[in-house]
Amino acid sequence: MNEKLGLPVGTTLDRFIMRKQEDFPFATGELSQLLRDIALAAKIVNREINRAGLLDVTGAYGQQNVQGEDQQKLDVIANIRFIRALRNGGEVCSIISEEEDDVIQTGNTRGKYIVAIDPLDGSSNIDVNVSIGTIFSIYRRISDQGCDGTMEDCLQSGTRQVAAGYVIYGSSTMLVYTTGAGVNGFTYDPTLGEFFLSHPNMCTPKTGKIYSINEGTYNSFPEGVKQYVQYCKENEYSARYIGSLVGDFHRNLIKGGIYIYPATAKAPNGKLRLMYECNALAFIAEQAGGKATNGAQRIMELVPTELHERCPLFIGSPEMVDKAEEFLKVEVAVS
Ligand code: AHM
Ligand code: MG
Repeated sequence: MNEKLGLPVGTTLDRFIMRKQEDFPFATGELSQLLRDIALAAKIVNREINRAGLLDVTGAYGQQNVQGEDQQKLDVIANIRFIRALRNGGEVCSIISEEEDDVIQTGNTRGKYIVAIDPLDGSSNIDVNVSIGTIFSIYRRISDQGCDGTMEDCLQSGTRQVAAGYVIYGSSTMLVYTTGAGVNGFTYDPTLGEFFLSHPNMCTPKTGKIYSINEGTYNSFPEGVKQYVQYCKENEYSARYIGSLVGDFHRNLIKGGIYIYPATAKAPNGKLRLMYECNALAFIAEQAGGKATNGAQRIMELVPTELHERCPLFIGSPEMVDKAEEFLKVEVAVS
């Protein structure tokens, strides 16, 4: 008999989350429900993205977010979808979103969790059909239940994440997440409307030959970064830069590589945001055997002081991040 016929479709995300919950006898199921809420919103956003060219949802929304960036219509739509799902779910008391100036209080004062989210990352790629993503971090609140989340709840360092993940809307749509026990990836089957486990226990190669950095701003890179880029060229590494963090990160996670967004003249603290871009990917990178630093310190140990704070990011295969840091150390020693 042909063994390829009638293969099982595999494990759905819902079942996988349920099984993992069973490993913790006292788990209440709220985190599991929260992950399912995020997955549901991701399916809805995926539908909107897939039909973007047919509906009037591409292009600029006509407003800027708190960071002075032009919002795209799909940025705004994704923000609404995720906030609504998190609010309706009831497990989350407060949300930090790239698209909102202040903390969003959901009104679920019994909610145990805080979510930091970039609802749609890589917005400059929306109109041109290039991969974009959603990035999220989940924290347990520190304050007692029964009131809104506090600033202390919201500004926790990355080491306190209980889960983090991303959704990549690419040639296929995938959801990748960790709860601190490895990384698992799920591919969306649009015909069944389900995410299926496709990349169990993802591990990143220790080293690789891909470097991802916007070399257009080379002239204003710190000296150590310039030298590391030269090192990559001398060794004939491949330059790959989509300009969608999730896409660049996901490729490097699988193939081995490094993604760098350094401090530049235009962005003296780097461009990427600690709370809803760097921390989540740092957690995933580390859980997959990779590394994430700001060039000197571990990303997850940085203590945030502002909701939309930025930091430089060096993330990917551990030996490549180490090598980049060596060049930065020499620069510090010389200066
Ligand atoms: P966004 O959150 O406004 O989409 O900006 C973040 C994006 C990342 O996805 C990407 O890696 C980076 O900005 C690209 O920036 P640049 O165009 O400066 O290279
Ligand atoms: Mg972003």
